[in-house]
Amino acid sequence: MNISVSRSTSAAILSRLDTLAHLSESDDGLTRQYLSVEHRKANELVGSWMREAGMRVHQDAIGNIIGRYEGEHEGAPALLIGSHLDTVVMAGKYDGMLGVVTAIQCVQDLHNRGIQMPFAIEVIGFADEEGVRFQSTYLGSRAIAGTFRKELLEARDANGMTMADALRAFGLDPSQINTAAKRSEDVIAYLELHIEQGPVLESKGEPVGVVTAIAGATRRLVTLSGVAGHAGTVPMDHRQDALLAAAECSLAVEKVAAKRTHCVATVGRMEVSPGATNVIPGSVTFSIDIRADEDVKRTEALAELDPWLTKIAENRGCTLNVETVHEADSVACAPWIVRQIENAISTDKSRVVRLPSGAGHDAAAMADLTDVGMIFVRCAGGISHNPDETITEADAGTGADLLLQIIENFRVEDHSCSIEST
Ligand code: HGY
Ligand code: MN
Ligand code: MN
Repeated sequence: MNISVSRSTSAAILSRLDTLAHLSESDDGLTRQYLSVEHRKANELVGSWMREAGMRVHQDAIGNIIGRYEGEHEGAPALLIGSHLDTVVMAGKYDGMLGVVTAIQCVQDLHNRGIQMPFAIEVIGFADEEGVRFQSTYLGSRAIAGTFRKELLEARDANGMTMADALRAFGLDPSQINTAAKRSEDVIAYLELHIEQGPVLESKGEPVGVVTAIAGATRRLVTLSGVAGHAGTVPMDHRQDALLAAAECSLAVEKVAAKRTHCVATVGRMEVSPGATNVIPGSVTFSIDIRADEDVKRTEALAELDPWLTKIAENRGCTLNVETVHEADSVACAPWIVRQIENAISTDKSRVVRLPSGAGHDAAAMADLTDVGMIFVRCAGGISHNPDETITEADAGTGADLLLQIIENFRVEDHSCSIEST
């Protein structure tokens, strides 16, 4: 790579990520949920950085924060570069935020040098990629891609508030979400820089890599309803214990994934009701997150799991309700963009690490709008979704160098929009 952002840039990236990490709903770790007070503060802070970098800033109808850096010709189609500003519970400070802050620093660098590209650049801080509050993911990117499902407005958070009411409380109008959608002719491509959240780059001793594809995923909410009862008086063979049914179901989830290569499944959330020591659980709701490198593996695993869950519920005298709250097929990154990222990493192809992403990313949703490409940056031990998530300042700088080089050398291929060449 022959362009290098100033050293101060990598320090500035890490310092800004530290500042963002303080915008959390809890004192003992980073949790920033969609449409929260912390989301609003993060949008205001990130919006101020975007303005400093010479961008026009607006918040769209679903709560994404977007900065636009005009190209040589006002109104030119844009290269979109983004990632998410929401987090999981007790998160690390790089997942999502690194991609947004790095993109802003690259535009700042262009602005400082008075450079405008033949295309516009739009940096997007997506409002909700993790799906923590309403259990469905990619809300911000789906709105921009024009694939937001209106029925999600009725989804409720842990306090019973619907997404629609949460949008109104945030000052947004749920009926206007469709205005966030972009026209494909106004977009030339989407790029995302993100921590790898896995061990591959570290194991190969490489700071960055190019993503080839993003794994498909299915998220479900399963509710088992048995009979609550007195822990002291109901004999073991008379119980309809929803928690034991859920425990058996969780082991079945593990088994259907473990028998398939590159297939993973997780029961990450479980709510037990009524949740008292001396009461047999009457009802349990738990989540299933299942992914695979090939969609057919995921659908086969789910097809094997469904009858198994039904059997377990029956045997334990529980009723079963299964709701699919998110479904996304695997997405291939566009070869013409993968090539440009590879060339920017090294002309020596043997040096370039190409890897699929087991994690989901907004790029998967943006692929419904335009061609996408992703850059991975090494993170220590591949640890993520964990306060111990970390990257080095040097790797933050390498990621920024790489993104800046791709932007400055970006060549639009096979695309519907017309860019007036310079
Ligand atoms: O769950 C994921 O893969 C991403 O972190 N949302
Ligand atoms: Mn994440
Ligand atoms: Mn992420």
